[in-house]
Amino acid sequence: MPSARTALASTTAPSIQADDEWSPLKAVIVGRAGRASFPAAHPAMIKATMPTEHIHRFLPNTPFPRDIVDRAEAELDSLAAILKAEGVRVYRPLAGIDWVAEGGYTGAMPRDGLISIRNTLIEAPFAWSCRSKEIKIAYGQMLRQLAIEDENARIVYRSAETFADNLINESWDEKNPWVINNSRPAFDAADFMRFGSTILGQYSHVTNQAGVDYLRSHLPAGYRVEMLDVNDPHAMHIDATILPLRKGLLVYHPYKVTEEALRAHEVLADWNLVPFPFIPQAPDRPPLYMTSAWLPLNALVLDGERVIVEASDKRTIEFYEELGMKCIKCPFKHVNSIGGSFHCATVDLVRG
Ligand code: DAV
Repeated sequence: MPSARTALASTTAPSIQADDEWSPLKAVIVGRAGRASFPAAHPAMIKATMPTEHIHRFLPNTPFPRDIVDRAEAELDSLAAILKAEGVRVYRPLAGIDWVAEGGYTGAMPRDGLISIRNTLIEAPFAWSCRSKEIKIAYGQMLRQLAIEDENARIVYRSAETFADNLINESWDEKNPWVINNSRPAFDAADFMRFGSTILGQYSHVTNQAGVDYLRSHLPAGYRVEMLDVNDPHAMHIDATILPLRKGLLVYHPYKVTEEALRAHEVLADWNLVPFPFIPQAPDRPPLYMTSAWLPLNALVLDGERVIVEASDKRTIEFYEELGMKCIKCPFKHVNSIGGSFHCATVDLVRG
């Protein structure tokens, strides 16, 4: 006879249960911009990762332009409404946080700070110290709620050792290509993509070996991390480099990764691997303060048949439709402006 506790657990909907990028999305986090601010990271870090023409803007106490942030907030609300209308349970962080006063960045990019792997949600040990309180401030209450809703949910908060801050190399070169050293674990969750029991990741200016080892040490049993060979001297986040649209079909950034490098991973050995077919153009306005123009690869897949894309991006819509996807259009240029697109702005909590 199952105990009452077992019977209860088996009828409770999970709050965290996802280990790929394409199974039907049931519950998701959608970020909020708040009073978003240019992140005041170390100048060497900014130089290594941010667009050259905007580097001079990354100073302490510098909010993003008010009109851009207001529109970004409205776009995030529209995304949340679209997902709700599709039957997805949507979770939102605290509203109205003044990230300028916090010396932080924004709550709009939760993908960088949280990764779900089966029933486990892991908080990333951010390399950028200006982001170290981001999850706690904006998402702390939500994470406690997720744990209450589902007794099988496991949340791994950052451990104390990951807050040490002597990470930055003042200079880097071919022998040491990254601006961070290995003195404490550091990774951004957006440097990893889930393909079931295999997680593919990249080393970057925000993800070091100690960070990869730390992630490995917190994975549920049966999961493993493999590191992809990526050609990107400014690497920070893998989610504009590869995009699995459904099981067996992946689109990739052909200047950053090769088909050969992808196929070297057993999990992709028999996949259809398709290079993104054109160079995306950034809109004239608003500026992309923090990213390249490759955000069409930063899409959110609903279920392997439907994908959310920037409403005005006709060429990408046409391309994904040729690949058999149905595109759900959402305006997102102002979210793009402050740092990312649909993948960055969300965390899938339950799929399948
Ligand atoms: O292409 O600048 C953007 C990814 C943001 N999570 C890029 C990478």
